[in-house]
Amino acid sequence: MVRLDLAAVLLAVTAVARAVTNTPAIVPGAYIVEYEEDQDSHALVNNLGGKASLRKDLRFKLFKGASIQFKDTKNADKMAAKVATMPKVKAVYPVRRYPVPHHVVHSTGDAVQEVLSKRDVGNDTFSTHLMTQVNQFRDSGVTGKGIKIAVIDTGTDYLHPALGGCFGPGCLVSYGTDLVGDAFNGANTPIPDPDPLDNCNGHGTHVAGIIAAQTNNPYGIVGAAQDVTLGSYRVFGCTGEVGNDILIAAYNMAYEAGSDIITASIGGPSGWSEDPWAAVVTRIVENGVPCVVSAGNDGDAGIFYASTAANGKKVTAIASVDNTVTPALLSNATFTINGTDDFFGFTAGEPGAWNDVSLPLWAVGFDVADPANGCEPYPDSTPDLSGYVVLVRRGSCTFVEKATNAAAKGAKYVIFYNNVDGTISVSAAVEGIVGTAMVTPEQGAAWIKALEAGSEVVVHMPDPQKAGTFLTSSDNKLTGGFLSGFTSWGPTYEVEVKPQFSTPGGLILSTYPRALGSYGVLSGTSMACPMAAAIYALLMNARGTKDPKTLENVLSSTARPNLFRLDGQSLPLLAPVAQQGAGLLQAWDAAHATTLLSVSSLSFNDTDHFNPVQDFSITNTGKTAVTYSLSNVGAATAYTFRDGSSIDPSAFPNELTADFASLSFAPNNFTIPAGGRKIVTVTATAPKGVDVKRLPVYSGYIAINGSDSSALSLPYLGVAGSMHSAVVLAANGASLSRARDDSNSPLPGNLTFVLPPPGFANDTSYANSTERPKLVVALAMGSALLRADLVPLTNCTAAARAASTVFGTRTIGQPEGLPAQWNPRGIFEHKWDGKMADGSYAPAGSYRFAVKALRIFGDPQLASEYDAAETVDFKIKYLPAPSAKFRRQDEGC
Ligand SMILES: *[C@@H]1O[C@H](CO)[C@@H](O)[C@H](O)[C@H]1NC(C)=O
Ligand SMILES: *[C@@H]1O[C@H](CO)[C@@H](O)[C@H](O)[C@H]1NC(C)=O
Ligand SMILES: *[C@@H]1O[C@H](CO)[C@@H](O)[C@H](O)[C@H]1NC(C)=O
Ligand SMILES: *[C@@H]1O[C@H](CO)[C@@H](O)[C@H](O)[C@H]1NC(C)=O
Ligand SMILES: *[C@@H]1O[C@H](CO)[C@@H](O)[C@H](O)[C@H]1NC(C)=O
Ligand SMILES: *[C@@H]1O[C@H](CO)[C@@H](O)[C@H](O)[C@H]1NC(C)=O
Ligand SMILES: *[C@@H]1O[C@H](CO)[C@@H](O)[C@H](O)[C@H]1NC(C)=O
Ligand SMILES: *[C@@H]1O[C@H](CO)[C@@H](O)[C@H](O)[C@H]1NC(C)=O
Ligand SMILES: CC(=O)N[C@H]1CO[C@H](CO)[C@@H](O)[C@@H]1O
Repeated sequence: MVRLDLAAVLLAVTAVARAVTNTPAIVPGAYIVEYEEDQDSHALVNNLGGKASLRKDLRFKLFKGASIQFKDTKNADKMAAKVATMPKVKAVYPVRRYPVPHHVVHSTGDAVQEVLSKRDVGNDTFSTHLMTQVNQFRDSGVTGKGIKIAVIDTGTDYLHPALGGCFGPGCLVSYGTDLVGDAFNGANTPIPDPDPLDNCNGHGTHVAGIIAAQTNNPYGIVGAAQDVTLGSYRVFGCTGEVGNDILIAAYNMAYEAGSDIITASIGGPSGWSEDPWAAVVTRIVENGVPCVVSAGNDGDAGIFYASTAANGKKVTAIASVDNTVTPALLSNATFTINGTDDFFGFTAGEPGAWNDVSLPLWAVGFDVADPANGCEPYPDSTPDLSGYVVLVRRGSCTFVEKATNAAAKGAKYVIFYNNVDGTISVSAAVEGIVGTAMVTPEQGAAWIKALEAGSEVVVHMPDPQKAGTFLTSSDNKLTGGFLSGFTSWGPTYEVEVKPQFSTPGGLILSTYPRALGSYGVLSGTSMACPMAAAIYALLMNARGTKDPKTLENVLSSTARPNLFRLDGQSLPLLAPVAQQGAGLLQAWDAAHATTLLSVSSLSFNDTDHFNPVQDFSITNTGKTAVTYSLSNVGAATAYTFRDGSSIDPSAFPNELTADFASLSFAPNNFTIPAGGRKIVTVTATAPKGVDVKRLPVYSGYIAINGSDSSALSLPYLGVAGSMHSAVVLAANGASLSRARDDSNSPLPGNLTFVLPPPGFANDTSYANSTERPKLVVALAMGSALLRADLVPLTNCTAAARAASTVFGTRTIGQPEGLPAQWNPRGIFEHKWDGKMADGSYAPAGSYRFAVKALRIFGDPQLASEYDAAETVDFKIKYLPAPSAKFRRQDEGC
């Protein structure tokens, strides 16, 4: 058995802290009610006796329901439970909030050069199109004409000249709406209006340009499917998050508007396909509309970190590869070496008050490969830096630490030179620093060389708002064409294959709102997803079908898997399917494939549910008979755990090995006549000799090579271990902290928390005199159900005496908001003001939380299927209510 020692490569990467992302927040008192059959949402709300208001009527062809807001959040959970038992109600879900996935803004800039007239001459040479074969469609006149793509995002700056300049019928952005308004942040009330203009966020405008930017721009930006019609559904305000009720509405509106494809670069960590938003997207796909969703930007969390709604069944999750070139939009400035002038480009940072500063450079050493340049306090011999611009290399420590060390010697201005291709927008709010910027590694090296030679280098920095902008492009030798480090890894906890395939999402040049610079270079799976949507449109034109399954199958089988790459070095192993799915889309091959498969991937599940024998069919739609031969190409097996005793999955990169499953095919070599079809049976044997306790995830590709020189590959994946045996909650995994302590430091036992009077948790006048406890649960793996029972430690209240026993634990109930369903791994936090799930308040007294988290594939009815942990003991008291009206009867003990 070949076992590669990857340690040398793995050690070279900068240590990444284990990503702990919080569960998407629940909106207090807000619920999505799904109806069994259609009913009047206003009548439903009226039946609740004025206790709730209608957030959003969600009555659509494919989803009938409403989201409601209980006015008195005190009784919300109790009321919600009642609503769930009402006739004609199918299910009730809490409203959750999701962010725009964290993406990197590298550079933005305004085109000051003369805007070119529509430049349709010449072939498409846009790098991301060459990578995906999209250029060949434009060169042959296929541009997505007649296809409607709905974009669910932050809106679109449709007044941008490269995005059509107008909104409405006949315009590029021809339909859509604003479901929320500028001021919406996810927690306040949305104020919808019909105009989906994006003039303050930028994310959706960048996404729209990737799909359909027109060529009348100075930077050679070309949309992948320029002649589609875009629908813009704005679900975010200028900042903040969005509730899944609004996402459900936007998807249904986009579906009912006749969209052919729906794309959303939105998500939150999950790993469960049962989330209601994901379930709605699944339903739309089942009704014939392909839905692509970004896979997420949590690559640093490692394997098993799929994001919702991308992790929904039949939803197409899009991973990201890095662009083969590194574009950067740089502001133009000049410098002088020994009296000779030249110009250079920079990306202004935050702060960026460069107001025509002309100062000499001073460098922190002359080593242009120094990994931790400027991370230590500068030596005593350092001159007063107030008369200089400090030049420091990016790397190891934070921008703030580097700027702080410069400021300590009087510096007001810092220019960072990058340690990887291109530039990014730096943020370093440090006392004393007024201007920051970044230049490329090449520019930094040139200056360092001059300084080392004893030259004086004076930089003349214009006000970035007024500087001209130009585009630079360099070959991305480090990561070009390989999976982006940030791209989130699947599979789901139920071993569904995620992501489906990848497209370029790292270092993407596209349109940006005019108010924010008109053009920008951004990175994220958010940028990959719209490229996949555009490719679906091209395929709809080229293949004459809109069927989601047919298109996903053909895209998957023609995608190109790539090697795993880390820190500029490729391993001699294909990246796991859990990272890249089927690989990088090859759109032209997909449009012209004549051999079609009946599936887009296979999951062999885990060892408890091993499903080793599976069928799929191969259809030869070509004009001649083709002889096919099947073989197995293994990809890297990824260990979930570092060793047999760890329960927390490793952070990126998981340890990879060359242990492959073996596959046999019956038949494995056969001829299919023109128009014929053959069923192939695959039998899988999980890799031998692997450490099953470390939950190895194996994967690979079934290579299907035809005598017509067709070369298809079908991704597969499985877990050589038991998902159910993975501990989801360690015995010490529950702790108690202070609600105000963002670092979640665990507290010792027997502390007393003085809580605001029941119902006054949000009254700021109690902020200084009270303190709420916070339950902190560290989930090692995702759990479909998390309980937290409040265990009374005395019998001196009526509630304690009436306590029931659930799964062997004496409890007076669970806090409001619990139990929690479909939890991702990571930290689950619950700040508690004494309120219980039934709307009552726990009496003053001594308690502890007994937490139970359901194992993966566990039966929720059986106590033995839960991992348990308890917090330390604590005591709660309430401040007296301001009026007798609110006074509690049972003051506790
Ligand atoms: C442009 O693309 C077309 C179609 O692929 C091709 O025939 C032609 O040679 C290309 N022209 C140039 C200059 O590359
Ligand atoms: C600039 O002047 C310094 C000091 O006279 C000299 O050492 C250096 O070589 C000069 N650099 C160039 C590029 O001419
Ligand atoms: C940048 O500035 C230099 C010097 O002022 C000028 O010659 C050059 O044309 C400018 N380039 C762009 C793209 O604005
Ligand atoms: C794995 O098996 C479980 C139990 O039968 C099932 O719920 C789950 O959907 C299976 N996963 C896949 C991808 O088939
Ligand atoms: C497939 O079978 C044919 C005929 O039996 C044989 O000539 C050919 O070498 C086989 N190809 C492979 C790849 O096994
Ligand atoms: C808390 O108090 C109980 C009862 O007085 C005692 O048994 C326990 O040791 C105390 N715990 C801590 C951590 O002090
Ligand atoms: C709470 O304390 C802060 C800081 O000491 C103070 O600014 C604020 O006014 C206090 N609030 C109340 C309601 O007393
Ligand atoms: C409270 O009463 C119940 C039922 O009688 C008993 O099981 C439990 O041990 C008592 N708890 C304490 C702390 O005395
Ligand atoms: C509107 C508002 O501020 N709601 C807060 C009330 O208190 C609960 C529990 O402490 C918070 O979760 C809400 O955000």
